[in-house]
Amino acid sequence: MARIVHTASAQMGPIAKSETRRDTVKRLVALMREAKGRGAELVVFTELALVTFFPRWLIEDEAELDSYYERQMPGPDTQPLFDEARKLGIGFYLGYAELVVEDGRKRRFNTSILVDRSGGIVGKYRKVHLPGHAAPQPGRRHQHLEKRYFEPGNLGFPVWRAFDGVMGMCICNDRRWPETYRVMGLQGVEMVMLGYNTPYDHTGHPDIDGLTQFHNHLSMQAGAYQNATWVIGTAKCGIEEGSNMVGQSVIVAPSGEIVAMAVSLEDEIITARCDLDLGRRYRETIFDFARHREPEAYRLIVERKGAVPPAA
Ligand code: CDV
Repeated sequence: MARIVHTASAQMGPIAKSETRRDTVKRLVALMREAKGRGAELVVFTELALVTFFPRWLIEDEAELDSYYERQMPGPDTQPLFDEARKLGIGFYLGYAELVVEDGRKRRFNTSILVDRSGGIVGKYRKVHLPGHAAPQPGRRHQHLEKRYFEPGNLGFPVWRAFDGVMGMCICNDRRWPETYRVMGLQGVEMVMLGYNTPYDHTGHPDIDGLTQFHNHLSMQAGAYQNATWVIGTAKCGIEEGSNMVGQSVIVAPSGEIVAMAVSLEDEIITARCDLDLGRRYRETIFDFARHREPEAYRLIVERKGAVPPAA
């Protein structure tokens, strides 16, 4: 029997610094209802979907910094999202800043969760590839201090059996790294969900930054095709507190083709009928990992035996 997951990407326009979490959750609930109304059973929200993208500022006051993080999930402000999911019978991916006490100390992660149609948390992922800097960079209009405010994720890239398939998650910058998809691809992933906050001025080099939209799609389309998986990429976009962020949220098929794309820089739902069996023909032919990958060759390269010899 066909395994079809009607999936939505819930792009978000800017979240102002002054917007309360409660108001943002109302926006997420409205998006969730629209997604359900359009037939979706799974909706993918963005990275850090509950607050403005705070790593753009140096925040030295600890209480102020803590105010951007969730200590519980669900907590009092986010419970309505879980209640609505259960009521509508729709699952969701949600990105948020996580504050936990682990190993006896306060720890901060850039996190996402996958929630099933009954409002239960299926899995948690913590962002591995943290872009930006730990110290503020002089001369930048907007900082990008993820390395200051988060630790690299310590949960790896797991996959979960859910929604009748094999589901995986990553977050924003992770989408640019082939390893992200491949580690999940080796576990048979069939759908990778991710959210992103991508400012146009992220490298400070106009020639690279001018290709922001191209690189956004290139990463996700390549990841999808090379690993025979659906990729659902959801932006937070538009001009948020003066920072201009890319939109063009997409649903990408295992062929690498974009089957749905957002056209605004605001809250917007896009949907697709995702056939989880579509990846099979790629996994059984061109990307049959068991037949065509050469782990021994990769091992030699990793051990530098295959590397270019040093210049004489
Ligand atoms: N939030 C992100 O991880 N943003 C990065 C930018 C800073 C390069 C991204 O990869 O989109």
